[in-house]
Amino acid sequence: MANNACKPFATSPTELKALPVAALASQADAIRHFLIEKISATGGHIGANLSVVEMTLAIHYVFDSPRDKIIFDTGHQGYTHKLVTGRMPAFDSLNTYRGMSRFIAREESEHDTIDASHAGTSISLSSGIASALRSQDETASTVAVIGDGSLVEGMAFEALNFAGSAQDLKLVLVLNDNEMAIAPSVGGVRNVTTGKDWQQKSRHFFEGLGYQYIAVANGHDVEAVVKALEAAKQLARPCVVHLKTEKGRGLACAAGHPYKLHFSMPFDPVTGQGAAPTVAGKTYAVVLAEKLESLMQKDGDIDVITPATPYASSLDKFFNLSGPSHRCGDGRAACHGYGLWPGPGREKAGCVHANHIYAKSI
Ligand SMILES: Cc1ncc(C[n+]2csc(CCOP(=O)(O)OP(=O)(O)O)c2C)c(N)n1
Repeated sequence: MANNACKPFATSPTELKALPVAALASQADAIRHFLIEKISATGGHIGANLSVVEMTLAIHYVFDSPRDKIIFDTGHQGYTHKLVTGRMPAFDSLNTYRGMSRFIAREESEHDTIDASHAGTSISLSSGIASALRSQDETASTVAVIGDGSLVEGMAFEALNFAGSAQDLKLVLVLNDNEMAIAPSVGGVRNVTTGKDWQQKSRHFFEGLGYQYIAVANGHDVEAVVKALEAAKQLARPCVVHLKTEKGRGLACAAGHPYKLHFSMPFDPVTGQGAAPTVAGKTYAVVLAEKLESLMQKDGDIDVITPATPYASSLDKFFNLSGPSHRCGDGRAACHGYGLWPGPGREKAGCVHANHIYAKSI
């Protein structure tokens, strides 16, 4: 047990599993406290990680890593996983040269199944792993954790289509639905997974694709998540466990800003001051954004496309402007951004298309 400001929490799956389920909520509190204290000092993916504290504890409580395989999509939300798999002492080195990775990294732990950081890969990788496991140990489960933002990536859709028809896979897809990518989620899938009747629509969607479907309306109710995962673990076929969670949960300055604290450089946990970005001078993103703004002001007809990164690309103010120019957030779909720009029928004389994509995301 690690002692964090007098609040201990488990630092191995064995310690965690030895606790009664009623103790998990206070474990989550202690971990949340630790994350806020440490990440505000080092910088890191604070908002994303506060969303999945209870979910991650429940996964380690119910499943048996590393025999059962846990795959985190993108891998930026793995801090609680790192804590309960023995890496608490490494947290001071987060965000430093050769320090602990911000992502899931196989060289750090036998509990890290894949090296991650490219989004949208977890369903594909986990269906491959589940297929391989089936012949070695038919009781072992594969668990993929995927956010609602990453779920709409092209590769995720291809794999969702595949795994729904692979009815003999012991595969649990845990959908961490906080209705945010970095910016708020957009598009048809968001329309299915949100709204008053989100459970009914989502059940229809996932069952139609071939999955068993279990919803948990409060993904921070750790005992409810444990119950849902236990039910999913009994199944011998693919299952979606859909959790509604809150990005930045428990940290007012993160929960209060829609996407600033998805990732941040060091910040004041009370005021949020110092939160990303802290690069001195003008980045390429800022230079480009200024140029686009001046072109828009000159009455240019401009389409700006971003795959859910308006803030990091310094484009967010465009999405609040009124005027003749078009602004278009295409969700997490970096590849689709290319098709959309300039898509058939969108060619018009004098129109400029600006597709602002991080090179690493292509
Ligand atoms: C292919 C690709 N595009 C963009 C990114 C940048 N990126 C990292 S995390 C993230 C948002 C993830 O949203 P979601 O999957 O919903 O997870 P959440 O952080 O909300 O838990 C983005 C856009 C990336 N890592 N990979």
